[in-house]
Amino acid sequence: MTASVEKEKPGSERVYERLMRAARREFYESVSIDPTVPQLLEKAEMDGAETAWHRYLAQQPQCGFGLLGVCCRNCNMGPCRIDPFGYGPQKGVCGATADTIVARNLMRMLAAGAAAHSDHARDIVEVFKGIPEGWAKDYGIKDPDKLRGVAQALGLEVEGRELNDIAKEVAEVMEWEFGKPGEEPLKLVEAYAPKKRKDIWRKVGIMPRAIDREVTEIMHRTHMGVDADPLTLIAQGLRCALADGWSGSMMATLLSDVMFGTPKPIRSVANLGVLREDAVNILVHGHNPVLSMKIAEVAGDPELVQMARELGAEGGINVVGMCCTGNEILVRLGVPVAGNLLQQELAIATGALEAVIVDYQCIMPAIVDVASCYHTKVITTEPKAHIPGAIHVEFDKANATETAKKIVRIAVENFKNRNPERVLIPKEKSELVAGFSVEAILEALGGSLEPLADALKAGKIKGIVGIVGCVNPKVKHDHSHVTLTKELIKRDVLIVGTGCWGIAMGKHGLLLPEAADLAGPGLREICKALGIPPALHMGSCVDCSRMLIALAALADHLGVDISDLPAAGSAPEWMSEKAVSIGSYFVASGLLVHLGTVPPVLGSKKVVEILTDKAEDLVGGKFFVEPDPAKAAEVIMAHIAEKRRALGWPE
Ligand code: SF4
Ligand code: MSK
Repeated sequence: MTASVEKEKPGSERVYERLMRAARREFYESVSIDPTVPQLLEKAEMDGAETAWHRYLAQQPQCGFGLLGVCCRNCNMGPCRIDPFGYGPQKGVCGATADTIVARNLMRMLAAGAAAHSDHARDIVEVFKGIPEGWAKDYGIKDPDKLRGVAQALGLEVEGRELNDIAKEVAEVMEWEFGKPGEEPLKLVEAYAPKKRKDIWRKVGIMPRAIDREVTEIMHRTHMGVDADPLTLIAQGLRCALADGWSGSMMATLLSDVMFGTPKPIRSVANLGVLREDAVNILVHGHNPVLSMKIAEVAGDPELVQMARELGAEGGINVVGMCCTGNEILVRLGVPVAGNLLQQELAIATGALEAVIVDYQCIMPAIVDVASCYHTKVITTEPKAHIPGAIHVEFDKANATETAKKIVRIAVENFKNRNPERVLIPKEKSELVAGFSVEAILEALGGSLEPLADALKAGKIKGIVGIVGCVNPKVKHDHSHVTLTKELIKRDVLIVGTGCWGIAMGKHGLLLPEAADLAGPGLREICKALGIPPALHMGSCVDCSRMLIALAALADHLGVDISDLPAAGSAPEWMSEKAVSIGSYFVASGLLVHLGTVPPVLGSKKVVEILTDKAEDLVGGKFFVEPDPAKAAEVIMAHIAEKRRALGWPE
């Protein structure tokens, strides 16, 4: 026996420490399939920083009433809660039942999600309008053809007109989408949704009229003493979600393409290994490309690069992205992406980040606490998104380049405070190809949907699934995204997707054309012939609207409704209220939608029944919940087989 083993007496401190280390290691490795996570979780703990995983554990057990959706605090007679076991109260003080409370809570989540997407769109429209008005002097029209296409779709004249004139008119139509009076449907819905869908929405009474109006109506209906019927509440939710998907999110996508370019396939790299020891590292995080595109642009400014070098950063300035603003600059500029939602704190824990520059959505306020353990500066830029402890530099869109330089200068000056002894940059990073806009997919197909339609009819491609959404500490990080995607591509299902899914795919090598080797024989053949991956990264969460346009075009091409297509949607690791809206506009557009984390609805049988069954009779789509991604793939395949049978296509 060696001396060291002899010293390990049972119950001794040394044994305890060893066992604790092993338990910790097991915990670090259990939370993610991404190898950067355990390394940096361990470092974060050693450095005294806490992450979402730690806080998630500290929250256990999470409130059962909240998980079931049966608590209400919509008025000050409450809060009220319903006893799910039937022994305690079955009604709130006002008499609201579990069915009413669950439906109201879910619809408020949806309204917040639709509001977030659409307010992002409003900010884009504002800057876009500033181009013809002349004050947004640092922005321009990068894709004039897209602008003309949007104008034509909206029924506007384009022949012989100056671009600025067209832009002005398009901006006016878009602005009107938010708060126009009257019952007329939204212009973008009229322009882009297929006729068959619009007929269904009219029949059901959920044709969206104005974005802000649909959000406001949910807030009104869910106020104490208004709508108590879960069915009518959910119907209004679908109307609001349609306003988001087919108008709010869609205008964010369309105008971002016009201003910054429509994405084309572009190579890049993903994961925390994109940070560099020899450079000033800047992480842009959030959602709105109006900020991130400018930061990426000014990072190449010779004066700033020189300044970085003089401070010892030989490699200059390294801008990397996170979450959806990362996706915006990934799909347009090929800027490397450092990770998805749950990696925002870990990026800081590398000790190699000079600044995290944020706009809004999905930014954990805790990044300020993590940053306080290192030299990293957190810089907020949006008037509507402040974080206590962060530096606030308002992003002046009228002087965008100047403000972006001012922000980047703060990061560069901070390089001198980096402590090289506290730096740990994981080596992991994977190559990827992203940027599959509808236009890019069409181009890959030779300009027509015919080859895709033929491949579907022949069964070479069995179906198309759109995978979206976040990552969530409730499930193993990236695992469900990767497993579901692999399970589906091996069964010849083409995957399109956005958001944190896209980043997960990039990190795990599934966005490379070589990933076609993991696909079934039919899909593999098509991908190899076109030189594309079997999983196509379309962009950020607002870019789920690209999927709607693609599905609408395919359905029109085949002369069927979207609900007839062998297609589905999935949000395997969702957490955001925006995902509630996305899932709902997919359902209202006729799709089967899989949710991998359970929404807070199990407290009402009636709500569950509407979402997972009755919705199909009304709009042709419905939800199903399945935490196991392999089982979810089976359900999706059964759905695809059923749709193929109905179309008379071989299974
Ligand atoms: Fe309670 Fe009704 Fe008020 Fe909700 S609205 S808190 S159920 S009294
Ligand atoms: S960033 S909404 S965690 S996809 Fe769009 Fe990721 Fe979900 Fe935020």
